[in-house]
Amino acid sequence: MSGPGEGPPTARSGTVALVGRPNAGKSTLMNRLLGEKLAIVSDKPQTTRQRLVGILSSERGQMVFYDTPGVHRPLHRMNKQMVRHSQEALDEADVVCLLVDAAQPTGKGDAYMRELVERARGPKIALLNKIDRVAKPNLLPRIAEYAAGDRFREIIPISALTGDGVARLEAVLWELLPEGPPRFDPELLTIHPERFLAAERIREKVLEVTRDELPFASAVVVERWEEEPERDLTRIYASILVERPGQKKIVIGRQGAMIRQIGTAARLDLEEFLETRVYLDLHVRCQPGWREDQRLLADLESGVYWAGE
Ligand SMILES: Nc1nc2c(ncn2[C@@H]2O[C@H](COP(=O)(O)OP(=O)(O)OP(=O)(O)O)[C@@H](O)[C@H]2O)c(=O)[nH]1
Ligand SMILES: [Mg+2]
Repeated sequence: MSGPGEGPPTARSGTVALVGRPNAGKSTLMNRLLGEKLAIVSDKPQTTRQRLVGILSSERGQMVFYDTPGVHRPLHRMNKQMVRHSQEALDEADVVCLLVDAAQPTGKGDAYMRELVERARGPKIALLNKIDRVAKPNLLPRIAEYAAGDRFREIIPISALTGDGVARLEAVLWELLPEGPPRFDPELLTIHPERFLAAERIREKVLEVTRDELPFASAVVVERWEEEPERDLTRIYASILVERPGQKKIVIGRQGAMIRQIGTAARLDLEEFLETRVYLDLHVRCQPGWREDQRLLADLESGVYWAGE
């Protein structure tokens, strides 16, 4: 029997920014919270390049996550833009989650991140991530580090990879979010166009197989997209942009081995994502200085690429 006033909890609705240094596990965590692979993930830093919106709707209400680029010292226009996206998400969100890679020793960047987060208006949570790789005794000093100064409402050790601690985090977030109606149709997982999400998934495969400066110097654009529903087929024509001819040679690989490997992995992933058969036409295009090109950077964000006359 339920007493008076014990009806269902009032619906919550608001935004949650996931911020931190590169590689902390922000995108892995957003995917885990959504139960879907929306954001791309890699072991290279600076994987996420813009704010990614992920929507979680349940009987408790609606949480809108902002997955953000890792905060780093920006050396190119693209990177300045990346850090700006993180700052904007931090400024706008109702709740801020600071993710820390607890498997790495504390560094200068951690103090800087804490200062940035401190300035956010809403409640803040510190998430000590990757606890699957940390021995318990080593975790205690990290917890103390974040508990000092009472900046954070909660300090939650989690593993975005295994899901450890994530249910508790979700419960805490529902409590912290304001009451209100959902902002988006509860059926929606995200607001980004399919073309952009497809380009991201191709880029994930590029990140998987490249190393050194190449992950930072490459981007993926979808140039043409054709659907043939009667044949259950989507034709995607995309280019991998690099900055120098030498990089182009590497991405193509010996007798095209590397680009074929990227293409096969990307096609299989896109078939699962789009739930159609996919024909993927992939090229490598050398475009010096693309990371400084304002117009191209805008195209990359919208997923609509203008190849020029
Ligand atoms: N062992 C372990 N690895 C993790 C965990 N969370 C993330 N990772 C790994 O850490 C790496 C970076 O993960 P991402 O989710 O791409 O990190 P990110 O913070 O989004 O990185 P940027 O977008 O570059 O800022 C990947 O190799 C993940 O598999 C975790 O809880 N445990
Ligand atoms: Mg990321």
